[in-house]
Amino acid sequence: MAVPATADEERLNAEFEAVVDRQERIEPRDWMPEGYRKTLIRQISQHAHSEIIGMQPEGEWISRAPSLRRKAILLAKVQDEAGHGLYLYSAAETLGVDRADLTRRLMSGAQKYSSIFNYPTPSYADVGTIGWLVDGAAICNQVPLCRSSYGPYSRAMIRICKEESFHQRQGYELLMTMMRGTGEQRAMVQESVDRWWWPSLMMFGPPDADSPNTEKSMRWGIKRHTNDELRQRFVDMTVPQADALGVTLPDPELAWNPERGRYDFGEPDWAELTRVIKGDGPCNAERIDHRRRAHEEGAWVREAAAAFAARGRAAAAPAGGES
Ligand code: FAQ
Repeated sequence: MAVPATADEERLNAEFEAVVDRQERIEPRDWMPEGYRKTLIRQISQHAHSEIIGMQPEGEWISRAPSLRRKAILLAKVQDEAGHGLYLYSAAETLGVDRADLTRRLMSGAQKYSSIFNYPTPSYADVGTIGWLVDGAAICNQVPLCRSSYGPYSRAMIRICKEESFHQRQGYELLMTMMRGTGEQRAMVQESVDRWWWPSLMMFGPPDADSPNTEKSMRWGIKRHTNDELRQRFVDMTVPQADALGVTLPDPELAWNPERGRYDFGEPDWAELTRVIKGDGPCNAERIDHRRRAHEEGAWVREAAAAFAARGRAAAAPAGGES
């Protein structure tokens, strides 16, 4: 049975809701309902984990990029993703959690990360397709999060979206270059788009009717649009880009609907999304193993950084003990 709220809590809650209704920001030291804090910790940490795990699929191509220019671009992009993870872990820490603990929860499988990063990248065209479709979907989902009600999250999203829009353009430019190349290169692009289209639509989450968190998150101003609204926006934005590129999207039901003024499209395989989220996607085990190995191999760096910081603090402390 729910514990009845005290008069004080009711007043604080009313103030909180008024701030959210005025589209102002909730800051770390403001009072907030426990459910709001928990939802933010869940979403922000899953988002941070996604950025960090998301370095792996494209990262595999850094040593095999076809030119120095492409290698430099890919290195910069993957490095940006590490930075996004760090901004997001910092935003999560303002809610009273600890990054080391969040990392442990990722590695134990207690916390999720985006389904999209459990698909393999067997072809170099996948680097371009991830930029175009995956970063494109990420932008569609994240631009509205720049107006999320929690200040540290919304501010982190502004910088992340700027960088992701560069990522999207580099992916599109890479694919455009391949489409101007040989027949074999064009076939590589098409084959890659065929594999990534449906998983990209799944990034937006389950359909609204099966999304347990959307209603509350919208009421609290954490999410600004539902999963289905953003999925539709992504399809509408992407179809003309596919036409300009000269690729077909692998959906026979995809068609312009003049009455709605939007594209109709087919239903993603939701059973596949559930399987991948539960850990049974093509690369789930590999991604987590890799993350665990990197964490173990990086232990000495964390220890050295902590020792260096402690030495700096000791040197800065006034001689003769406590101040
Ligand atoms: N994958 O009730 P909802 C990127 C979970 S970053 C895995 O609809 P919600 C940059 C969901 O967490 C990509 N799990 O949940 C990049 C919930 O789990 P729980 C990441 C999913 O939160 C590009 C349950 O299912 N972006 O791409 C997925 O209201 C290129 C029920 O779902 C973000 O995290 C999924 N696709 O809506 C990096 C954006 N969908 O804990 C490298 C911020 C749902 O209740 C290369 N997050 N789930 O059991 C959001 O906007 C939301 O959290 C959604 C899900 C829309 C992802």
